[in-house]
Amino acid sequence: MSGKKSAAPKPDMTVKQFKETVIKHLRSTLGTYEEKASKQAWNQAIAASVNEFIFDGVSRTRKTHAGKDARAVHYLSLEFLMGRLMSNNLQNLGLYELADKAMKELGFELADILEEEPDMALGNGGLGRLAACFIDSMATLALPAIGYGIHYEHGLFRQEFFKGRQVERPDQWREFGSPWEICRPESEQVVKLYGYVETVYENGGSHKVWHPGRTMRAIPWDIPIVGYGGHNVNVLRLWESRADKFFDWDVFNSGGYVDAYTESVQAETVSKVLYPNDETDAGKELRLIQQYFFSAASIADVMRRFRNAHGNDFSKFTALNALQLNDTHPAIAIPELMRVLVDEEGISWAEAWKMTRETFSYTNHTLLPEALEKWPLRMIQHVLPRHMEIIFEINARFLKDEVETKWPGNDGIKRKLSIIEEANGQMVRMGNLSVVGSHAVNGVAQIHSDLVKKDLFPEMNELWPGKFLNVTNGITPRRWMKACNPRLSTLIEKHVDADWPRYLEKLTALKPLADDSKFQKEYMAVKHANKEDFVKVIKELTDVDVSADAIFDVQIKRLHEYKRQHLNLLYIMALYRRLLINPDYDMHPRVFIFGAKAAPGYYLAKEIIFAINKVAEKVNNDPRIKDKIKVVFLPNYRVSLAEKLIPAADVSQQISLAGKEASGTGNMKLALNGAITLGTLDGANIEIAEEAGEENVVIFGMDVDEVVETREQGYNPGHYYQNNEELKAVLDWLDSDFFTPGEPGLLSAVKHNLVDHDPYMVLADYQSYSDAQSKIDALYRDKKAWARAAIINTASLAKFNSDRSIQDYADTIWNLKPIKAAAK
Ligand code: NTF
Repeated sequence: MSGKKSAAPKPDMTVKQFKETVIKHLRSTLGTYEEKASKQAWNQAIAASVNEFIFDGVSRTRKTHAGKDARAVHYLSLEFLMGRLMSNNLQNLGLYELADKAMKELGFELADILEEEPDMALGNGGLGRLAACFIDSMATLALPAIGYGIHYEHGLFRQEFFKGRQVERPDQWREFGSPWEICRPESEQVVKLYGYVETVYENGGSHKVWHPGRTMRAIPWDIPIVGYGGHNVNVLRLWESRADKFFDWDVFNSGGYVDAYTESVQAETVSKVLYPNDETDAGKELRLIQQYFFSAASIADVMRRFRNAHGNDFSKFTALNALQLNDTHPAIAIPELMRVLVDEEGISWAEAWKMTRETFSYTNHTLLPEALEKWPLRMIQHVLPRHMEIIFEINARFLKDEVETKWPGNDGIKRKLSIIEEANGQMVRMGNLSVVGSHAVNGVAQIHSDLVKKDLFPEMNELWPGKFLNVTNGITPRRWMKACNPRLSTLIEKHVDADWPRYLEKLTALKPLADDSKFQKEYMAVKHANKEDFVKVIKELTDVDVSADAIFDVQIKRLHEYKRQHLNLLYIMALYRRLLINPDYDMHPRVFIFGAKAAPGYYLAKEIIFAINKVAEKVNNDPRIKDKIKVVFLPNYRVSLAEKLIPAADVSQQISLAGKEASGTGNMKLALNGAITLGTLDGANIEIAEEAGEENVVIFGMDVDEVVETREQGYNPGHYYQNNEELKAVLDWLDSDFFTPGEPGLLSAVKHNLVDHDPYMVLADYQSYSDAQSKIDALYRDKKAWARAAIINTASLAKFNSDRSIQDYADTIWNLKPIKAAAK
């Protein structure tokens, strides 16, 4: 045991002072008083109190950065899945325990009050949550960094179930305002759209002038991002769209009330909703406009800051600015920067292109073809006529100067590498544009980065050796352990330095305790208590009674065929069938827990949700199986629900088809909190197995090479269906009315997709998965072995600290150094 307590944040306040501050805000900020205030008002009063620290931090950090003319990274992302901010802010400021005590003295449970805060669900899944963890780490590492995104009025839809089917309801995260945002009207930008391009000839040369058909305003809202320890507070800047002329009085006065309002309605649509797509391409003009809107506003913001410091001397531009593209969604920022540098600043094409390439870098998050963005050329031409010209020019020079030089006369390669795809009407390939316009491209786990080089961009990799890198994803241990699992954090702190949330490698000190039976008991007692808490959540959300003594087997992630929630379902049905055939079938009781939203237009994903819910209904109410299996599908899975579930999980299902899950980050959160991974050799699962040791995870199924081989041999799912008695029986079961009494065929879509197509090879991996599940059962029944494996997982996950990921980006891609904000 070590008593060193370095770097753990220390509050500059007493419980009494905190109480006084909260009450002050209750009265003077919220205009209410102790006896009358609702929980929501208390929540806001606490937020206002915390903001006294946070706003001070924002101003100190800004001032320090401005004073030092610091190099900064600008992280462009269409999604930031922040969740709730209060508990994380309290933790990072070191105020949590104090606030807890203060609220107790005032007669409240802080945890209870925190439930009043809506999630900021400004993202779909892993990609958006990664961005949220990353900005936490950038602030923690004191890196000068700004996150740029969209201030969506509605985040990801709220999910309800009606008769087992997903229903989407609007999310209203800021219906009553949000205490965490600061509007900055002084930094408003104007964004142009449509119109035409004029070539102006003068002084013997020519230049281009874009006459937009339409302009709109971009209003920034800043969300402070508190680094761990509270020294640096960065901001996440989210742009809201507004009509340029808020209300057209001329039209109004001539009688057109509705017309006068139309333009503002249209412009405001741009930041109205987050596209609820994940791993699919949302091919819509509005989505393109969203991408351009926030990219253009962000670039303009970067330029404004630069000009304020350097006028029009752009010699230091690349030394001071890095722009990171979170997937291809902001790729239009590349031609936008070119446009600003060439058309507005009069910089030569060659010089501007060099600057652009040195400034941008691109992270790829998927290999799935349907998620690789392409825009119809005609659409870009219509919405952004000048950008289309710039893209043509970038492409022509790239093909002539780089591709032709490397592969003279090879039209096949030119066709493949071109930013413009000539098939299916012309399309602009945003992936190619991103690679061509960046100096570094990275994947998000080692295997994924290898496949990006090998399968997605092999020629580009040959053309620019060294441009393609790997940065394995990470998660912030502040939110995903310290804040969400206080019991485990308290236990850990008895044995390791208090600054483990910053230096996660300190948890390796737990390894020697993995065999210590006293520690094993304490560790498993924490898990059990967390499960007891979650039993109540399950009851409240689904009305299903479950026992904390059962294995909590968890699959939480977006609903997608490649993630194979239906593989999990087939196994549940098989277990159920085994119990019906043999009521004494020997197994430890299990609760299968799902959390997942399906994209509203993704038919099969919604059918899978329906099938799971129907099987759940039957299984949960069948007295014959004596509660040995329970199945719960938690509605409206989101960050705040994940924070309650992850500390209670025993098994972490990471069962994607090998080669399809770029990284995964839920796998890291679950393993850190002591769940045993049941997974394929895919994404970061591979690295988790390396870190925790293969004996402490349960791996099954084909690896990437075997998947390729099986595919090449002509994959035939019917073969597995015909030759596996149990598999055939459960698939046929889906055709019957067993789970949908009186309505046979309601679940057939899932069966037929698998037997006839099975694009993600569920059936090929079924037997191996079933065997792996038996291993999980046996391991769980060996209490000591299970505890040992769980502890080793917790102790071994330092690599997946998002601080490590961000340090990698800073060192290998951004060339960025920390600058600690001054104390005053
Ligand atoms: C996701 N990609 C991947 O599917 C996950 O494996 C990965 O962990 C996260 O990104 C974060 O890197 C996407 O959501 C998208 F949009 F690229 F398809």
